[in-house]
Amino acid sequence: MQTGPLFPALTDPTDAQALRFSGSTHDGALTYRQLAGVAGGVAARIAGLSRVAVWATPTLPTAVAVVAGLRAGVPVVPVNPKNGERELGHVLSDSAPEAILAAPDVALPAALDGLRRVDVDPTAAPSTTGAPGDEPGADAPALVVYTSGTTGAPKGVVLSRGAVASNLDALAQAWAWTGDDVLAHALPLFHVHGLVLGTLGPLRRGGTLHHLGALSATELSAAVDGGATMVFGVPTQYHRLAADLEADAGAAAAVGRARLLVSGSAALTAVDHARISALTGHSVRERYGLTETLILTAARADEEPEVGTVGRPLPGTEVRLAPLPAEADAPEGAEEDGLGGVEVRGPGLFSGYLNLPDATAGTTTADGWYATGDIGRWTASGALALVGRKATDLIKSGGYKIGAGEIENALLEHPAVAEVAVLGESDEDLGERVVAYVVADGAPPEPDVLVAHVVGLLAAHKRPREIRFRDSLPRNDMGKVQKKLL
Ligand code: MLC
Ligand code: AMP
Repeated sequence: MQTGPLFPALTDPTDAQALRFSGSTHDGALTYRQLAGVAGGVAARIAGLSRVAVWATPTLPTAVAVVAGLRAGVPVVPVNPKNGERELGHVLSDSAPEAILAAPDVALPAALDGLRRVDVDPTAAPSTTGAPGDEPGADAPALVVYTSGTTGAPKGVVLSRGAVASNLDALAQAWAWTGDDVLAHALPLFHVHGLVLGTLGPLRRGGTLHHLGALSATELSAAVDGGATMVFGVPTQYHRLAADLEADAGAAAAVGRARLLVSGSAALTAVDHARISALTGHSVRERYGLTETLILTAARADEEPEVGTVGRPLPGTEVRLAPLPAEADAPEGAEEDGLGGVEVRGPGLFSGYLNLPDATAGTTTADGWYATGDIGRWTASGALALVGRKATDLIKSGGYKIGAGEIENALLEHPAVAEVAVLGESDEDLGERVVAYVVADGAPPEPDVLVAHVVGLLAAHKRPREIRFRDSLPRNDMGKVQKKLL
């Protein structure tokens, strides 16, 4: 369990580099000394607030703002700046932040007008108020991260400071992650992968985050030449990187000089694993987690990974497979194959869904086991292989979790849509892509009109990649759409 500060390297800061952002409109870097000063200044301005939102662009001000919130002991709600109107409204009313932290030059949408704005300028003069006082304990909330379910609006996952700290420390053991490491990635900063692992991870170690803006061969090879030792990405990014590197042997060799490549948030295909390995000489390590549980399992740095698995449970985390109920979930022959529902117990578990005690109560057993909804089996070496997911209405696209119901509801609000069914279809690049089957009310509209409608209400990554018009949808006797028949 966490004791002491979340970021020990900020207590007595040095001139070692903490953060570096390149390839975006907010290029810049901060040493630990500078970060302590500038985040300290922001922390002083928000001290005592109950919660703050951070306009989570992939930039230096975002990282500074999150550190400031955590230093001040104020829970942080990272907000996807590409959220549509509906989703942004929900996140704001549900999390009720007392201020919005953003870079000074960012134009914020009208929905944020009533909120106190705190500008976060990484070039501002450092705080003169000295180090903040004692940080809250391990049970205190650190972050509220919004994640989609099968239906309804996204839920705010409350992650405690202890969950964050213990999970990062366990990952550090698995990957021999130290303050000497420079982590390169190009992940968004409003989800667990890019924010907790990708930003708080290096800062907790006293190492460096180098955010690249995009995980291209050019950016990444330059970063490794410049000292990056570790790389994080979602499978879609590795898939695209592989194509890039196949056309650039020099960049592939450079990436090969990194120490460790890690993939997560969705399954890396065996094909892409083999491509990256042939190009860089690295076997990508996969790790597996959820917003609600943080990371459960990881392939270790000091062992050759078993391709097709997500490694073994992290130190301090228990993972078990529960029998699958016969009717709905179990694929045929599940029992013989040793398949089960993945459950986890350990210090990384969330504290609950914000404002949703009933939904929270249903997720975890009295003795602390959380059912992930994923289906897996153990391999002979003790690693976990994931084989599927119980809910067909959850789609993982580009590493983003997307609820079919949320998109269906958005589409149904369009006057030209009479009926709709959304599902995920297998996609080489995105893993799964969102496909909407639509029965039009009258003449079918242009697909782009419906896509723009979804982007306006939700977020761009939730948009259907394809709209297929049908005269009717297959329904069972109860009137429920039979998605399997689509
Ligand atoms: C495209 N865009 C549009 C648009 N079409 N904007 C408005 N209207 C439209 N019709 C924008 C997109 O927002 C995007 O902007 C840009 O154009 C390119 O669009 P895209 O092609 O859809 O993006 P894409 O290339 O598909 O993105 C691929 C990706 C992305 C891999 C970069 O999916 C990604 O960042 N994934 C990471 C997801 C992640 O972090 N998951 C972790 C969850 S935590 P822009 O500026 O956004 O590029 C978790 C736990 C764990 O799962 O284990 O980690
Ligand atoms: P999220 O709600 O965005 O945190 O997504 C969590 C889900 O992502 C898990 O329930 C898994 O289905 C999926 N996931 C995360 N990591 C992996 C991985 N390495 N391989 C396969 N699926 C993964």
